[in-house]
Amino acid sequence: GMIRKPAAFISTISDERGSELMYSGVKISEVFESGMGIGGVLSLLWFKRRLPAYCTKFIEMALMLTADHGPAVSGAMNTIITSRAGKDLVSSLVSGLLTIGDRFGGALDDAAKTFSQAKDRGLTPREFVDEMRRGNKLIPGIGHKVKSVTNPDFRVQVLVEHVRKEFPAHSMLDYALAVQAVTTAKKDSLILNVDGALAVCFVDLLRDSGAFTREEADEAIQIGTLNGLFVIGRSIGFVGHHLDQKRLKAPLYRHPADDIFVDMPMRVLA
Ligand code: Q5B
Repeated sequence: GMIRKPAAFISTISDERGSELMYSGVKISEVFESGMGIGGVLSLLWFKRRLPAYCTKFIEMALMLTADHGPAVSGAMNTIITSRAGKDLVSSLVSGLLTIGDRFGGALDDAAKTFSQAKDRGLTPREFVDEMRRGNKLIPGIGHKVKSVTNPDFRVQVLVEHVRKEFPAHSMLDYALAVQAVTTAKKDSLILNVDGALAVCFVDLLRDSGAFTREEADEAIQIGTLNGLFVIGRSIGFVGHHLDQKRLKAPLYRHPADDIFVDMPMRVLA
């Protein structure tokens, strides 16, 4: 009979070989006819399924809320400096993206893991905070350089209000807000930040939308899906900063020397 050559790799999310491009089995014409939007497309390509409208709306909200946060954040600065060094769009974009990690914008996956494990183990918010402190660990998704209780982050407020209104259940968000009550009692800036808020709401979506089994929900967090939301969202802003610098014809950037404290040991002469 016919013996098929073993495939070099397997791919399960899209297929362009037929007459029509398909995203997870859905024809591109149907993608547009159904009006599923970018949230629906992301659901097909990342989760290989259609999600309820409130979920795709939440995904779109996540992308919109994370699209930019001004020129002073690590990633935007990298993008701007690279752009001003005369580099192209892709180089400027990736130089910004490479700053996304545990401290800046990339705390979503760890926040989802840490908060959900603590809640699943039955820790009270205070026990969770104390355990993290004893382990000398920062809580991912908590803390902000400029936002605080007295200077609240409206992105987080918008998100919390939306999820409370639209989601069938939001126990992980409620838990994270109770953790925030403990941490902000210690320090004003230890708020549930945008990474943390998106992460815990996404855990609520994965666990309670009925679209995922518990194993699928856990796997989505484990394989690093959630940081992807910040990466895609903030790419919009980084491209914007690059184009902005090009339009401004901004020259090569050199950091002012008086803003750098050079603390070099004296050379020992022989
Ligand atoms: N302390 C975010 O640090 C920041 C603590 C904590 C327990 C914590 C810090 C942190 C976890 C990672 C995280 C996402 C580095 C942030 C984002 C997107 C953004 C960015 C933008 C955008 C801020 C002062 C005191 C110390 C610390 C204690 C701090 N964090 N304790 N758990 N998580 N968070 N990242 O202000 O006793 O005085 O020594 O790493 O979630 O990236 O807009 O900028 O959209 O672009 O420099 O919003 O919180 O504070 O390090 O001086 O700490 O608070 O132990 O205690 P800061 P530090 P003590 S959202």
